Amino acid sequence: PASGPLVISTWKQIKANEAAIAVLSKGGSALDAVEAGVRIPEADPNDTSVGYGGLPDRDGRVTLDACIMDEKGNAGSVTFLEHIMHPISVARAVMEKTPHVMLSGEGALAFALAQGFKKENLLTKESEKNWREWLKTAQYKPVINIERHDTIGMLAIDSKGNISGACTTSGLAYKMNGRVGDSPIIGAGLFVDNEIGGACATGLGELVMRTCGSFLVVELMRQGRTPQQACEEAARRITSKQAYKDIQVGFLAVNKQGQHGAYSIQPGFNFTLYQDKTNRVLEAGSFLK
Ligand code: SD4
Repeated sequence: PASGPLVISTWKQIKANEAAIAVLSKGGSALDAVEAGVRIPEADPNDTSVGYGGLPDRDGRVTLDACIMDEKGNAGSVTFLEHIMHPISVARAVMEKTPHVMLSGEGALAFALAQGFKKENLLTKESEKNWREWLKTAQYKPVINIERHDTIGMLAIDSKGNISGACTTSGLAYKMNGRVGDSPIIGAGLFVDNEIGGACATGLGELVMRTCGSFLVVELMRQGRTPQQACEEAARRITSKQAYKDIQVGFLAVNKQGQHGAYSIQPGFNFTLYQDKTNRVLEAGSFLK
């Protein structure tokens, strides 16, 4: 029984899912699907949490984090990468063309340029305007406006039943220069084990990193939890240990059977699911009501 094709993405990502579906429906791999899918928000100037048009750090620099993981357990990641429109494709190149998992900052940029990626200005007029507005008070409150999260984590299952995942972000707006979040960290923002399932996270990355969130979700599924139960337990792991009233974290998971789970701390976390030929935005359950 085929559990795929299935695509699930954090937040409202109808178009990203469509790009992934286009790959899967031609018999393409889950890996190709997730890469093609998350490239959509990376290139979208109106998505202020990913790639081009992403809000900058407090110094006005757009710095990007991304990772990708395939069904064989291979992984690639870039962190603190500037000037490249598609960090997910650089992460894939790290996975496929280097002996490493993660490249960072200037080294990652040099690698990208050597691979033929183009150097571009990713700070749009609109993002720059927002940043200049922010500079007037320069108050850094890592309080998440949950509506402003668009980091994309995507999991896909192809027609062979193989699972891959991708995650890409410009990170938290007005973060400190050099700050890296959960999104490019294998096991935090994303984890895939093709025997079990996959998981990804969005929200305040520091909380996800401190709990190895996505790895935890997959391990909980390995121990017999459904994807939904695993996401809820991972969220509880955060709320039982840390102050959570003003922060948002959301988890998505799929298992090998094609069941999915979604859960967040605050209400307002939605996700986009393509399954049984329908692509739609759904609301996740949440710890706080
Ligand atoms: C981060 N997890 O850099 C990311 C932010 C995020 O939607 O998910 N934004 O911490």
